[in-house]
Amino acid sequence: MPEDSIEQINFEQINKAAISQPLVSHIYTADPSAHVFNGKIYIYPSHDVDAGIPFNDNGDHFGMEDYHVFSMETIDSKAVDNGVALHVDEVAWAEKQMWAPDAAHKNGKYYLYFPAKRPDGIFQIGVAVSDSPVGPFKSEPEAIKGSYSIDPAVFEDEDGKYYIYFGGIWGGQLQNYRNNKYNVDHEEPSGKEQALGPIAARLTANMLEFDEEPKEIKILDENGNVLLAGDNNRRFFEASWVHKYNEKYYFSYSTGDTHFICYAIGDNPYGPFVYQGRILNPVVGWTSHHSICKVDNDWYLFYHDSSLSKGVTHLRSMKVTKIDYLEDGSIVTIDPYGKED
Ligand code: FUB
Repeated sequence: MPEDSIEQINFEQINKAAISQPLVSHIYTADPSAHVFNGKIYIYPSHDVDAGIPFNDNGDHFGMEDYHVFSMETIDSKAVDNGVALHVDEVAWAEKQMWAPDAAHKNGKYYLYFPAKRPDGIFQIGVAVSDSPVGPFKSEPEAIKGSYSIDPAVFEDEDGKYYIYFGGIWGGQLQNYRNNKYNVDHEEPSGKEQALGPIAARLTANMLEFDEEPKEIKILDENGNVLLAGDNNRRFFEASWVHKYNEKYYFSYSTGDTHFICYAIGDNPYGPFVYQGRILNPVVGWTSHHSICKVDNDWYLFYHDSSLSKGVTHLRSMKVTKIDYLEDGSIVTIDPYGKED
């Protein structure tokens, strides 16, 4: 549910009907990227705070400064806060806005990927390294060369290769790039123009750099045409995530201003991905951002909403719910407030 309908929301009723409750309530957490590393669940969310900046379409009110990592023994157990894992003051190249992160594990090392704004107001993506999944993480001195925009998500394929996906329009600045080059005059395409796609690149063996020129990923409709910019209910906005199910690659993402989490399926990590449908209907709050993680034999959607803060867009809480797949590999759409009394 977008912010403009907040006044009509009865939060007591909505929280009762919610299919899940916040995983933690002592701090606000959003954009949860969940992984199972060595048999344990780890969640890498944004840490929402009230920076006192009014709401605008540029997302300036998301003034986050640090990351906490959460761990869970099982999907039903308490999410444990492992404290500050990385603070913006420890990142030489970054000034502010520590937005949605993700993490990866390789050869006993853990890598935290995160977007932040440089002092000139441009988003880039950084990486920080730790020997522990919960940090503390030590940031590389520079942002990843050639990185831009927001919302990194790292996918480890079964052949041991790692891919990073990123990008987000509006406050995420993706509209200012074409072919990986920034130009302040580039605008978001509109109407019947092709929508901008997310960006992907394979990571180097040491996990610290892009191993190739980042490529734009195509999301196609049922006729094989790239989704159009005016197709706000389906086009990519932000919050990339990739998981593999039954040998197929599932690319999921947020549609931003229409508040859906949707998915598209492809045959390899670069797509193209063919649009399939919605995973999650709108939540309370403007943003919707998720991850999909297999725990034991079940698949879970980690997501957030603003129900705990009674609709404050930038004060969100991470939640989790089970995903159901049908025989044909499609995902059953989840209504976040669909619980019957
Ligand atoms: O948390 C800040 C931004 O809001 C994220 O980077 C977006 O995906 C949206 O959730």
